[in-house]
Amino acid sequence: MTLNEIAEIIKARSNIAILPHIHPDGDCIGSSFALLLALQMLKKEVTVVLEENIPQVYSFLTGKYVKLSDLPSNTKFDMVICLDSGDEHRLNHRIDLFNSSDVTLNIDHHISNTMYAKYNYVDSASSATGEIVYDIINLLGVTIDKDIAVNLYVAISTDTGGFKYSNTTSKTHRIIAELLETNINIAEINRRIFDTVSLEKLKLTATAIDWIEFYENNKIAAIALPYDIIQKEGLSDEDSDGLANLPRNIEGVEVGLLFKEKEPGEIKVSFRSNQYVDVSKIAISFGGGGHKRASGCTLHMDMIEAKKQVIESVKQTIKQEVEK
Ligand SMILES: [Mn+2]
Repeated sequence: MTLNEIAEIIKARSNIAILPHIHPDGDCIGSSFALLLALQMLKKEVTVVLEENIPQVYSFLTGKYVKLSDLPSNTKFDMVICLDSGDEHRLNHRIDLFNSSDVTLNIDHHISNTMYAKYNYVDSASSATGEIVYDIINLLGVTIDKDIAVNLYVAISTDTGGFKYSNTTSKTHRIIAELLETNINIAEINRRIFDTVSLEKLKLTATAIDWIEFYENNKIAAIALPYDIIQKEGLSDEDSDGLANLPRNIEGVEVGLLFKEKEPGEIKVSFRSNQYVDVSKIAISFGGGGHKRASGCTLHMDMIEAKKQVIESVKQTIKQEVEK
């Protein structure tokens, strides 16, 4: 499937839903709003459908969304476009909208993508879904304005860690150069999305640093947040999500892990690696997915068991890599 064909399929439809994944991040929100604004310029009826509110940090973006709970129950769309979702489970309760639509489109960059839609365009060489959406908007013949540019900038800069991760390519920078032509205020955007921290999150980071555990000669660093602590501190997903990168940033660490007990017996694991461990494979082996250097899964077991299984698996992978 070529991007040209994808653009033609989109052009042929008029009543479209855009579905970002659950626990929306900068890439899926920015990509969704950018595509929304572009399709609105083509006079299409478009709705971004979410289940949650978008994180506060992205509230400055131009683009509207509707919560699934506010949609009439018989709502049906001509076409749904899933953005940045590696599998259909990431649509959660919106799977009914997906299943009731005649045409489904899956546009993504996760290497673990399961090709779950009628039409699939997956490019794992793209740093962000935002890069693919940039190409689509151009193929649709829409001129990228400032609002679209800000959305795409947020999509691409968040998924590349501010153009620092190994997924950043020369194409990434060429796209960003084009976006800068619209005179977006990148200093202000970067301050909002990278440099501003809530006091709660700062305090949580201080606590989390105290709790870091090391394994395998300090090649693995892990933080575990038990359910009672999350409840006691009133931590939001937004507060705790940024912590996933913290263990990986310690000198000498190859794999950083964050274990978050969302409900008693439900552990969300975030994997981050630096140089040689492909954490997408480890996450897939636990029923999750993601990228080589950032992935995740959800385990239904207690914290002790989850840590035991995951750390053992990471240890084995590090041993295999070191022996190579
Ligand atoms: Mn992404």
